[in-house]
Amino acid sequence: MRSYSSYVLIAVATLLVTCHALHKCPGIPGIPGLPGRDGLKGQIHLPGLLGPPGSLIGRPGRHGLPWLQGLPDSLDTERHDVLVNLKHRLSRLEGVLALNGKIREVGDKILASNGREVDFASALQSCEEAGGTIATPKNEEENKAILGIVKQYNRYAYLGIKEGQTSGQFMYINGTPLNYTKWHQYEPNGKGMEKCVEMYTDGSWNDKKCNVNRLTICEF
Ligand code: MAN
Ligand code: CA
Repeated sequence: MRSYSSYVLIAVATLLVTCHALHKCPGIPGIPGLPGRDGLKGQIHLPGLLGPPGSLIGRPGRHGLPWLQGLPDSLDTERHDVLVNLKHRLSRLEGVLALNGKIREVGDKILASNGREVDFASALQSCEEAGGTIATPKNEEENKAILGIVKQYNRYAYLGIKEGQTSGQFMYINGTPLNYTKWHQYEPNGKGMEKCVEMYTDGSWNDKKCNVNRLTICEF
């Protein structure tokens, strides 16, 4: 029968070996959490010890490494508590940002604008640098959420849609075909000369030259 501390040693050794092999070392454990109302303060460093969700060191006996099976359930319970706590803190932050009109959430997407009006390439670059892409409405609900920001700033905005080589053939930035459209009457009419798409303040779309300045709205 192994002692508890020998299991911890094995776990730490495994973490070091696998994290170096995968170049995914968790780094220095995070600072302890602020005093909380939920009794979980000080445990925020645990993801650093156990690795992110989906890492090789998983729930013992299921998808964990075979020679790590049998780790105490308490470690797993603690990791679960950390995740519940993180989800709670994130949803509170989302609530604050939404309350202040900084973000809009639609399905799994988060939409946000920096309030800047720039050409299409610059707008896309800002969104990508922030870890997202240009807002791309894939259905009526998403179109309405983007429209909310367009109305908030009262400015037309670029969408993540461009014209392909074939004139009149518009597609998502990643090259896949559109499966939802909201063209304004008589649009698109650029005949290959207007390769970007803007949203009007009524939510309808117009194909437009890519070098005019339009509101930057990103999705994450
Ligand atoms: C301008 C441009 C065009 C648009 C027409 C609509 O010429 O914005 O993209 O189609 O107005 O009248
Ligand atoms: Ca047009």
